[in-house]
Amino acid sequence: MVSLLKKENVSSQCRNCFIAYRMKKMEIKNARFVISNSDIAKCPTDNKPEFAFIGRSNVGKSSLINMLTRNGKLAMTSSMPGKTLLINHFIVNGDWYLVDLPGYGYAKRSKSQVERLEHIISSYILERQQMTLLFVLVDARLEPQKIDMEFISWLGENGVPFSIVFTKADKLKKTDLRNNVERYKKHLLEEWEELPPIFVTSSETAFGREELLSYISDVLDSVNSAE
Ligand SMILES: Nc1nc2c(ncn2[C@@H]2O[C@H](COP(=O)(O)OP(=O)(O)O)[C@@H](O)[C@H]2O)c(=O)[nH]1
Ligand SMILES: [Mg+2]
Repeated sequence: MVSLLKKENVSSQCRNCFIAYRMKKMEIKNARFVISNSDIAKCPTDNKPEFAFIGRSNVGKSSLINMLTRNGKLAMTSSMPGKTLLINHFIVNGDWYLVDLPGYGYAKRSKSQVERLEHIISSYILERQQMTLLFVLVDARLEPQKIDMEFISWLGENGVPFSIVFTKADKLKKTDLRNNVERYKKHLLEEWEELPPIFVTSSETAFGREELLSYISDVLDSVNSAE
């Protein structure tokens, strides 16, 4: 069970228990877009597990979904930040969902637009029972960003199960990448008793694809065996 406790002992409860991480192959046979909306009441009602992707605008959420499914056209990507304002559901192998959430932290938004997005994001994360795991994406090139740290703290306070995924690993030299990941872990350990599962990925090179999919596969197994 991944029980991430904040140092100041904020209680953290997991909606699901995870078995230990091991490499297991997950084959993606098919993936298709199902629905986009801003209202969790209108999200799919078939009660299948959902793996959601969140992070700052432009961090690479949609690209990662396309990389995982090997379908460059599945989720809409853009070099312009701030494009996804909706919750997007993609069904994989007819069995579980990848969910592309709106990005946070895009500066050029009106106050009312920010509030609207925060409402969409928080209602999905806090109320969507099908959300099995949240992947928080962070740009591997950057030092820990305040907005991501605040978001991660908020997840902890609300007992939300999450993992961290570094994106754009291809843009760094190996040693810089390693150093940045270590720096991030150290930073997290200042606030957390233990680290969440951490993945390093590149949507350009598909680096990290097998590890991430095998983790999803393990989590799905544990969800199915718990039923
Ligand atoms: N080099 C590189 N570029 C990436 C990677 N992931 C995303 N990008 C680029 O970053 C920009 C934003 O990506 P997108 O997936 O739309 O970000 P989102 O706003 O978080 O959904 C696009 O121009 C992508 O091509 C990556 O792993 N490597
Ligand atoms: Mg996007």
